[in-house]
Amino acid sequence: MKRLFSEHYKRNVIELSGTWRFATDPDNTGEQSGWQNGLADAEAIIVPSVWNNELGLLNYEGCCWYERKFTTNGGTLLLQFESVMTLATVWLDGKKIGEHYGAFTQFEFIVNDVSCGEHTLVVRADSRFDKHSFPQRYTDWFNYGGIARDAYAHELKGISILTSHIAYELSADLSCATVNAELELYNACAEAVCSNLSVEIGDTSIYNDKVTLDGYERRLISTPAVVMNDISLWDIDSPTLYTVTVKTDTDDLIDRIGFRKIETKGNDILLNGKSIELLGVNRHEEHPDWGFAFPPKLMKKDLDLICDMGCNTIRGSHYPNSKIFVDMLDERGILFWSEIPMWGCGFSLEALKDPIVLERGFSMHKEMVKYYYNHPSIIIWGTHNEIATYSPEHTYPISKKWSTYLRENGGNRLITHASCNPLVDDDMDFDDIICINIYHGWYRYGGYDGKLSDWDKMVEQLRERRIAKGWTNKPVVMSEFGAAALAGFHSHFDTVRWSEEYQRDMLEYTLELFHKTDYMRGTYIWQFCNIRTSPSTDLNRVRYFNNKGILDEYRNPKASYFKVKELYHRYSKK
Ligand code: ADA
Repeated sequence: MKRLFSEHYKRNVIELSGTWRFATDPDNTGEQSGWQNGLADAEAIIVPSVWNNELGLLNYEGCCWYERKFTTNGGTLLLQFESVMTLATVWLDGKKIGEHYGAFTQFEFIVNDVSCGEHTLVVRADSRFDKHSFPQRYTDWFNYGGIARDAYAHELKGISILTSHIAYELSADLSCATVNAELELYNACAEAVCSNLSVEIGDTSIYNDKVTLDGYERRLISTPAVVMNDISLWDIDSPTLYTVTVKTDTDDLIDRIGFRKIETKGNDILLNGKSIELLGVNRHEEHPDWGFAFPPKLMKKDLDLICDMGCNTIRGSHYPNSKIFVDMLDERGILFWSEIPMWGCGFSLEALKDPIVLERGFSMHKEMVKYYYNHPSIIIWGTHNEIATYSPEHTYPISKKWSTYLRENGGNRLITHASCNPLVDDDMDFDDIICINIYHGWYRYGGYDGKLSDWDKMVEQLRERRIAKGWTNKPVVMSEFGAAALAGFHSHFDTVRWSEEYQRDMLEYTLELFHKTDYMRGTYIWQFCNIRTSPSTDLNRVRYFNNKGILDEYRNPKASYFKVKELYHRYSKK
């Protein structure tokens, strides 16, 4: 797992990034031809990457095969993939070891009894859409394929630590934390093993005992609660992190946590008891030269730009971002909204009743919680984006199930969904904050005139609905709004759509309105920078880019960048 710190000192981890052998399989006949045993004809490809940036493959949607050899000391291996787009099938030495669906969440397979020496690993990545895909074909980002984030083979020895979540409850004055560890252990030996097991948070030992597991047993352990006094809080201006070290006799797992409390009270969002205004942007982890295989150097650059603009938060629209990026947010005190790639407008009413679709969405939530639980920067879990909440029969049960899961298992976070039906959406019953995606002044909506003043009308209608529904304890956040601008297209007339001036003036109007609206507590501009879209996704965007970035796709600023910077800096001084 690529992180900003070492996760293991005892465990041997083999990096699987680098050159792999690669072949396209447009007719999906590779398995019949025995490619799972190794590729006959292949080209070289660098992993991680998306194949669409290889010459001639920009618009290739389908199956591609990857093969490489690696050498291990043998025993039990945990094969870990941070992101394969989108349906992954994995074979080791010709034997199928598993399948995973979902482009943006990590997955792992454990294989026992691997011999010492060289082995062949084969992965088939299938990027096709079908009626169960996440997102569906009608979507607003490029449909990349490939092994887009890093992959590793971990050699597990004896009792190994698969996951460690630190749960905590803060005292009323926020000076003490009652903590315990939720651990997932695995015995990598065929025989029973007894080992020491210890958990430390910073210099404090919170657990130290012996544990015995049967051969190949997997077990969840919840350690008893321990009180830590005089803790330093994780906050925007002082993001204190504590190192968590879990050890057995033969294995270790290092992570970091921060102690903080996020809650709502009336119109307010409180971080560590203080009211905050969320000043944010929506950001896709995408760049035309790298696709979703986004390098850490560029993550830092994006973050530098976002901080320069005065933002204190980012919405990871529309999927879990790379863990190393979330590590950066943890270190810099930037708040994060994480969600699954359920880009709702593409999901038909029929799809919202499909058990496979619902199961996939639920698994993605479980994976998101599993791999991101400890990050203090994640203050919001988003269940979905713009699904058909005008038809509660189709969406209410989904929102209920997923938000209940996140509330019970997801740590101290605010739960929400991004709604484009704010005047009829009842799924907000399950949310802590009401989040609204609306594009007055850009798209036309029934009942509105297509003018900027539509915003003022909406703000009043929403005020009334919030009171009528008894939701006055749920602060409102504008999770999407914006306008497209073609970089370099200027106009003296502020009514000329697609100009940098139109976008800038529109953002100024909306930001000022939302900032002064008493029940609103945040803004996530759509969007940080332009992103590429696919011809195949049926949206037919100008240049096949979503051009609503306040920077272009190469991170050059448009006029709005400077306006947003001026306003966000002013708001944060208040
Ligand atoms: C939606 C959606 C975004 C983007 C935006 C737009 O609100 O959530 O992903 O597609 O619309 O640009 O129209």
